Amino acid sequence: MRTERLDGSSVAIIGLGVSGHAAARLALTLGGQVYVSDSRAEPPTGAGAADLRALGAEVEWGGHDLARLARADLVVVSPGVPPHASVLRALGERGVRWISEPELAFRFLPGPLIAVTGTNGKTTTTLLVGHLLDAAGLDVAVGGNVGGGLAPAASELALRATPADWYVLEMSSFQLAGVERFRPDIGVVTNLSPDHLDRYAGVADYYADKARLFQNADAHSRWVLPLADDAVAALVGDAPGERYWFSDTTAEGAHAFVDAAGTLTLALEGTEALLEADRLPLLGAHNRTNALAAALTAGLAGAGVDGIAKGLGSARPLPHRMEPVAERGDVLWVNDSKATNVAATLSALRSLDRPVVLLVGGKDKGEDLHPLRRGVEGRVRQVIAFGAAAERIAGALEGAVPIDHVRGDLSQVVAAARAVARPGDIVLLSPACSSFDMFESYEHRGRAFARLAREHG
Ligand code: UMA
Repeated sequence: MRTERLDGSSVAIIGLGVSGHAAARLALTLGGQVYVSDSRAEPPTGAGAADLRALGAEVEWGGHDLARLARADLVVVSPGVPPHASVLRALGERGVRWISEPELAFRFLPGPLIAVTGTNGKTTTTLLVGHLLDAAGLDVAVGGNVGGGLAPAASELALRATPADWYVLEMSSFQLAGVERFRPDIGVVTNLSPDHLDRYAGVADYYADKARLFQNADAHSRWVLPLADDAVAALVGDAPGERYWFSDTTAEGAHAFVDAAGTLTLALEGTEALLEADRLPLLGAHNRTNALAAALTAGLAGAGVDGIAKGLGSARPLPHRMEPVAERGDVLWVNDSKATNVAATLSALRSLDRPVVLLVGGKDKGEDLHPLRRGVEGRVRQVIAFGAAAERIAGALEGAVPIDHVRGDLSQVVAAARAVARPGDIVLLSPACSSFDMFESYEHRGRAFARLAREHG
C-alpha cells in the first residue's frame, strides 16, 4: 500500500485538459498548494477551472509563469505537452524535473496495479481486463490514457473512496515519458510498431519511452507479452520479473492461445478452455489477440476461469475501434477511426475476410505509408483517399489498388464509398492518420462517419 500526502507542498501542473484537471484535484485533496497553467488564451468550455479555484487552486490561462514553475516542489506535465514545447525546454535548462500525471496518481494508488501499453489495442485490452476482472467478481478501477469519456484519468482512480482490488491503467508513451517510481505489478505490452513520428525524432525515441514501463521492475513483476515478437523482446530486454506469453498462432510456449479446435485457451495452472474464438463478440482477428492478452492478465490477477469466460462472451465493441455502425444491402459499414497509424490500419485489414472498400486519410503524421501496399493487395476493392495525407497515400498505393482521391468532406467520401460498394463488402473507415486536418479528434471523425453511414450508407 502506497500512502503519502502532499501537505504544504507546492504542486505546479502544466496543461489543463482531462489529466491536468484530475492531477489538480488529487493534489488539492492531498493537501498540496496547487498552481495550474495552460498556454491557451481562451479556456475551453468545461475546463473546470472554477471547480479547482473553489478548492483553493490558482489557475492561469495564456502562458506559464516559469519562475513559479521552477520554485514548485513537484511539477506535473500533461501528456499533450510535447517535449520540445518551450515551457519544458526552459524548465530543462534550469534543471527542473517534472513527472507525468499517472506518475502522480501511482504514488497514491492504494492497491496493486496493472499497466497496459503498446502501439495498438491498448484501450481495448485495458477495458477488457477491467471487464474480465469485474465478471470474475473483483472490485476493479480502470482508467488512464483511455480517453473518449470511456474511463477517467489515472488521478481520478486515486480519489476513489474505497480501495479497489486492482487498478488498471492504460499508459501512452507520452505518459510513460514522465514516470519516476511507476511500477506495475503486472505490465502488459500489446504490440509495438512505429507511431507518433510527428512528436518523436525517430522510432528509437518512441520505443525508449515505452521501455520506461520496465524501469522499476523487480523479481515480483509479471509481464504479459506477445510471443515471438522481436521488437517487444528487445524492449523488455533483461528486465527482472516473470514473463507470460500470448499468441494466436501457436500454443507452443504460450500461456494464452487459440487451440487447434479454435478455442481461446488459458494455460496457467493446467490448460483450460475459455471460449470458442468465433463466439467472441468483437470483430477482427486483432481483437482475438487483445482478448488473449486480457484473459492472461486477468488470470494472473486472480480471476477464475469461469469469470474470464463469462466476461469474454459478454464483451462489447468499443466506439471507433472496428465498430460495426450500419448494415445496408449486405454492405457492413465499420468505424475504425481510432486507427491513426499504418500498423492499426494493416491490422484492421488483416483481420477481415470480406472484400473491403477502404477509407483512408487525414492529417499526415509523416509515417512511411508504403507498408499499406501489402495490406490492400488482394483484400481491398477500392481505396478512397481523403484529407491532407491523400496525395501521399495515393502515391504510396499507386498501381497496387484502384484509388479515388476525394477532395471534399466526409459526406463526399461516404458517397464515393456507397457508389462502389457491392453486396458482401465491408466499407471500412480505418484512416492510418490522425483526424486534426478535418476534425477535433478521432472520436469526432468516427461519430461523423457513423451518422453518415446510417443516414446515407
Ligand atoms: N498545453 C500547455 N502548454 C503547452 C502545450 C499544451 O498548457 O506548451 C495545454 C493545452 O492547451 C491543453 C493541455 O496542455 O489544454 C494538454 O492537454 P492534453 O493534450 O494532455 O489532453 P488531456 O485532456 O489531458 O488528455 C490526455 C491524453 N491526451 C494526449 O495524450 C494527447 C488523453 O489521451 C487521455 O485520455 C487523458 O490525458 C487522460 O489520461 C488521448 C490520446 O489521444 C485519448 N492519447 C494518445 C493516443 O492514445 O495515441 C497518446
